[in-house]
Amino acid sequence: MVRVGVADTTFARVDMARYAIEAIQEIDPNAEIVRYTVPGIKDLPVAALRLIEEFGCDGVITLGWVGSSLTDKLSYVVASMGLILVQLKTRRHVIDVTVHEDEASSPEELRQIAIDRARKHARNLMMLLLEGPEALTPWAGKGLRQGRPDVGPIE
Ligand code: RDL
Ligand code: RDL
Ligand code: RDL
Repeated sequence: MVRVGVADTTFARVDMARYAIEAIQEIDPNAEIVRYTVPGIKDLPVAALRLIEEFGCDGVITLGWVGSSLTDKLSYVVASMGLILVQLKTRRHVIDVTVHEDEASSPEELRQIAIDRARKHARNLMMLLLEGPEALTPWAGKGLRQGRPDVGPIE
């Protein structure tokens, strides 16, 4: 049985974990889910590390939200590097779902980006966990995007 960590923040303005969990359960109704909520993105790396090392998760999806100021963007760079270090230390996937507040002009569009990105990356994580390194190979080079429609390949 696969155990999936779902780490999210109180900073985010959309409950992305809800959509990620829905997508995980659509793929594997028996998946065990461990949720861990922290204040903000810089707290996600330790949550991901604990989900893997202490709570026995096979992989983690993190759901972060980045404000529009330079300070926020710098916070994201360090948080993202932290998540990468967790992956390298644990040899487990930590799929980093991030929505940037300045990606869209309206709150409704941001919400749609957040939901789509959370769902699609939850599926990506499940494929990697259930089927391994070649799970996504059929879509290699296909211009897939999360949060917006796919852009497709350049022929
Ligand atoms: O450890 C407590 C906080 O430092 C931590 O939660 C930070 O991630 C909070 N935070 C910032 O300090 C910031 O400048 C966040 C952002 N920007 C941000 O854009 N998104 C966050 N947290 O989730
Ligand atoms: O872990 C899930 C994603 O965070 C990860 O796959 C990222 O590499 C996806 N990604 C971005 O989030 C982004 O802002 C990519 C790009 N830009 C990019 O330019 N090229 C990518 N991925 O391959
Ligand atoms: O060109 C428009 C977008 O593709 C570009 O802005 C991407 O960087 C958007 N994006 C993020 O900002 C991000 O944090 C994406 C991801 N994560 C992601 O995981 N997958 C994407 N885009 O397709």
